[in-house]
Amino acid sequence: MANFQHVYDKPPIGANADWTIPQDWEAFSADEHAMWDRLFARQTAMLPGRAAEAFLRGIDMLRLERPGIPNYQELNARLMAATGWQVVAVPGLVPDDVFFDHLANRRFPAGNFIRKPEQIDYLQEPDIFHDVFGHVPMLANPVFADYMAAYGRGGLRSLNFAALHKLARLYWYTVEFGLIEEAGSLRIYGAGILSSYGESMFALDEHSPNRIYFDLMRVMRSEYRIDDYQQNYFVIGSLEQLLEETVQTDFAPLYTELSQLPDIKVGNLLPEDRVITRGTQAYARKAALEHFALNVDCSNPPRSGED
Ligand code: HBI
Ligand code: FE
Repeated sequence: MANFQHVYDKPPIGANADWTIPQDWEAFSADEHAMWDRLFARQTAMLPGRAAEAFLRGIDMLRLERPGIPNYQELNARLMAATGWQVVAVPGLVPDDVFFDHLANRRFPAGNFIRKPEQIDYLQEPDIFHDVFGHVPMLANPVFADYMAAYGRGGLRSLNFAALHKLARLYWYTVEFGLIEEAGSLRIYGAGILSSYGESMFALDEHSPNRIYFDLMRVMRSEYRIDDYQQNYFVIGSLEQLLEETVQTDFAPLYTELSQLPDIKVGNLLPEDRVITRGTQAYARKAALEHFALNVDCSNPPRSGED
């Protein structure tokens, strides 16, 4: 996995069978607390007017403005009182079935490490800032909290249909990169955007990406990128809509129907899409050209017959 340092094939030494580890909050260094404060200050300065109301309310309710990496003992007392959720520390990415079981039981697994200064603008694996700043404030909202628990139950069921990759797209385009319509404009509720300075600007302001009204089947057919800003964002009308469209749904027939439908490439639009903004994809094209230029060494072109 590209520069993933925190991926293990079994619980590392000291981890429980469910992959949880003690947060060991006292062990965080002053530099690690300072990194949290630096990331927190940068995001909270730019998110008012961009972040969903539920997110901003969660930041307040959970007292996340207090300096330093949050201590889960204090954080969980407030979060449990609000929606029955708690944050549990894990060493990094955990297997899907473990992940879903935690969500189904209202436990959010948070990577127990924080990015290094050279990773301040982008890291691919979820660190404590991505997980706790990006995901946890939304879990203080009762409707979203119910959605995330329902997602966990659905994820466990999807394993029986070998349809995890379809459901992972729903997670990606809502929990990680979702937009919501509020007071007539677009706001961010996706953790992957909220925890990223660059993408919090890009997702709302840039003309490059498409912004499309959420449709469950469309989202579960839609491929996504893990290496750069998204080329498509999906927009819900409300958190209630997201919960209603998923929690009562029996996904089994949907998985059968999906298996007959082609996947949709990133950046593509369908005639039936309810499009809010038709993007230029200029950013993605430029990034692709730069990537190509960096990776094609013209100094010694391949000789004929070489691949
Ligand atoms: N593990 N710790 C952690 N955090 C995640 O966000 C996570 C994970 N394992 C699997 C996973 N996410 C995704 O594959 C799910 O969307 C299925
Ligand atoms: Fe995440």
